Formats: sequence, C-alpha cells, structure tokens
Amino acid sequence: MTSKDIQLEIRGEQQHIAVIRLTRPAKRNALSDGLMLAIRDTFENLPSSVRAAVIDGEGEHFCAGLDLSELQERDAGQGLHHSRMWHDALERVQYGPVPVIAALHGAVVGGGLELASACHIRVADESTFYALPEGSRGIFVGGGGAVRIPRLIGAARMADMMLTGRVYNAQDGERIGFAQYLVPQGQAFDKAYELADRVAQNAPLTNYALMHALPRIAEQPADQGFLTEAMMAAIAQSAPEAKDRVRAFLEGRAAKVQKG
Ligand code: 1HE
Repeated sequence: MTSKDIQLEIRGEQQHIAVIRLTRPAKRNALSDGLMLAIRDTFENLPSSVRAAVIDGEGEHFCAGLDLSELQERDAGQGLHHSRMWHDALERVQYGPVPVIAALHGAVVGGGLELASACHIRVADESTFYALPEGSRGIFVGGGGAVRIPRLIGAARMADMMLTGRVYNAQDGERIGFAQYLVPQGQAFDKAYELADRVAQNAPLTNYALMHALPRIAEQPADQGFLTEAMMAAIAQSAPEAKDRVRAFLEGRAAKVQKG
C-alpha cells in the first residue's frame, strides 16, 4: 500500500538504512487506519539490503496517536478487529526484518507511544513528552500498549498515566525507561541515524537474536529461558561471520571495547 502519509527513503552507500517518516504533520501524524496499514506494508516490504531502520515524524510532534476523527461507533466485534489490525501492524515493526530506532520529539502520546514502544531503541530529544490520553477519552489502549508499555515502565506507572492523565517530560521519560537516549532538542534524528548505522554493522544473526529471541527469552520461565538462550547462542556462534569476527579480534584486527 502506498500512502502520502508515510515516506520511505533508503540511505547509505550500501543502501543499508531505511528512514521511515510519518508525513502527516497537519494532523500531528495521527494514525489513521490507512497510515497503520501503510506502516505494516512498509516494514513488510523493506528492501533486502536494509540492515536497520529509523522512524520519525515530520513537524512539531512525533505522533498524536489514534486518529480520533475515525473513532466511530464500532460494535464489539469491529473494535476487536480494529485493535488486532494495530497489533498486526506493530508486530511487523517489532518482529520485522531489522532493528528499528525511533527518533522522538514533541508529543509521543496514545497510539504514538504504542508505536514507539514497538521499536527496539528510542532516542528522545528534550521537547519530547509522553502521555496516554485514552484514560480521559473514555477508551483503552488497543495497539499493544498494555503489553509493551508495562515492560518499559511497569504496570503501576502506566496505570497512573491513564488514571490521572499524568504527562512525563523528556528527562523523566528517560529516567523511567521510555527512552534509552536523551539528546538536545532537534538532535534525535541524527542520533537515531548514527545508532542505526552502528546497529547495521552487527552480524545479521546477532540482530535477529536480539529482536526475536531476547524478548521471548525474557518472558520464559528461567529453566526454559536458559535452554532457548543456549540454542540461540549455538546458532549464532556457528555462523561463518561470527568465526571471522572472533578471529579478527584474536589477530588484533578488530576494535577493542572502549571505556564509556
Ligand atoms: C488530531 C489528533 C488525533 C491532533 N486525531 N486529529 N490522541 C490524543 O488524544 C491526542 C490528541 N492531540 C493532542 O492532544 C494535540 O493535538 C497535541 C498535543 C498532539 C498537539 O497539539 P497542537 O496544539 O500542536 O495541535 P492541535 O491544534 O491540537 O492539532 C492540530 C490538528 O491536528 C487539529 O486539526 P485541525 O483540522 O483543527 O487543524 C487536530 O484536531 C488534529 N489532531 N491530534 C485526529 N489524535 C489503538 S488505540 C490508541 C488510542 C489512542 O491513541 S487515544 C489517544 C489519541
């Protein structure tokens, strides 16, 4: 599906970075059904050269969440299917082909926060604020937020946000775990791109393990998690690329870990 509300640009000499931009600034990048389907299709059809992606939003805000103008009278069945459509789209982001870095600024609210939560790394600039206005709109999260947001900040903080309308600013958002990086205003995209470039240099199987195995291992009982970890470790280390990289270090051809 093509949409004027989303833009895909492939960057880098090896065409290894996808830059995906929400381009609906007049509506604060509110997520219409069409835009959600376009997000799904964009992540499903990334070129095979792509190794990492950055997602950001045009204008003053990352994303104002669900397009409220489309919120009609839905019966229970329609509401269920609408929410499942969001789940489907955001699963393509979280469990798609490559790690996704969200560059956040301005409003990251409602479904916009659900979209950001499906990404693997979040970089926020100082203008960022986080909210879940669903509570005051008389609705509930429906884009996977009830699953993903408590894993970032805990169920108690999420309940507080929805019950009281609490808004977290950029500093507090980083402190509680919404974003892994906080940068000066206007610099989120550049930092996200720099990280994507770094992520894209990893062995593809390592990135696969971090995207697809780690979150599942983290949810497993410990004894199952240890076994899944061992199997993923065995698969990753058996790849020729892993052997090349280890040999390069042992022969002094690879970078040492630098003090942070
Ligand atoms: C919208 C939306 C939207 C803006 N749906 N049209 N999300 C919310 O409850 C957040 C609602 N939005 C806001 O609180 C504010 O718009 C912002 C803080 C994000 C930005 O404020 P501001 O002053 O920059 O913009 P604005 O003047 O409020 O909005 C500009 C236009 O965008 C205006 O339309 P216009 O035709 O009058 O120009 C707004 O109506 C429109 N707009 N946000 C539709 N969200 C899977 S379940 C997920 C459930 C949710 O996400 S609920 C949370 C929804």
